[in-house]
Amino acid sequence: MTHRLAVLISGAGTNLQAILDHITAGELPATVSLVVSNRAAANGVAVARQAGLPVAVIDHREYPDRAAFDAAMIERIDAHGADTVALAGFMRILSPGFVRHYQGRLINIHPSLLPLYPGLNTHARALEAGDAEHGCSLHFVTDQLDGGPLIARASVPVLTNDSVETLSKRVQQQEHRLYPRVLRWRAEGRLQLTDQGVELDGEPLPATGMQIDAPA
Ligand code: NHR
Ligand code: GAR
Repeated sequence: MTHRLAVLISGAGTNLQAILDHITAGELPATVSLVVSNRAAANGVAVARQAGLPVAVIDHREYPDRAAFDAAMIERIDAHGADTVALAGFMRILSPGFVRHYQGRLINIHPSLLPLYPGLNTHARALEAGDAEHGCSLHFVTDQLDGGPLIARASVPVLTNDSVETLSKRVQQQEHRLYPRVLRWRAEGRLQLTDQGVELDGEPLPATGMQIDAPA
């Protein structure tokens, strides 16, 4: 009766790897029931296969529209069972039907301190703005792109000579701590989305979610 995770990816799969490492280390009481990738060539597919996990490659280009692509994903995900569906670098905007189907079970990690910089190219936008801080956020997914209720955030400093590459690497180190921690809350039955908002251990979280920064 362990918590079943479906992980949706499009790219490198470093967050997937971090999730698997925490499961192996006994720090995340969950099992990955299925990895879904919309890109066959994504490195995350190799990560999943290496770990011996079931993988579904579902190429969005083979479907007439978003709703048909999303329906194909729902069919595969539900065939394997999912208590939580975790977007981990998944790059396709999800239709209202998909969001409704997994309402309260669907979580995304986004590479900015939301509500700052929803959408794409977040690191470049934080650098361009001259921000002193940047980071990542976990939120329940709604139809409002990157606008769903916040669960947790972690911040990092922006350094003087940062490039997109150096800054994104620093942010990703935090992603790899933050995602397994939040999934652990889910697996332990401690984290819910209610009509009142996000609750951890039955208590409402602040609108900015839990602040979880790197140990000094
Ligand atoms: N779907 C819904 N309904 N709501 C959210 O909050 C979602 C979502 C799907 C993905 C992740 C998000 C991110 O963290 C996410 C959040 C893709 C795009 C995008 O513009 C934007 C945000 C996110 C993911 N995708 C283009 C599209 O047309 C394609 C871009 C590409 O393929 O490279 O879907 O950043
Ligand atoms: C992560 O930094 C994640 O926050 C970001 O993509 C990267 C995926 O890395 N997500 C998005 O930009 C979603 N649009 P990974 O594949 O190595 O986990």
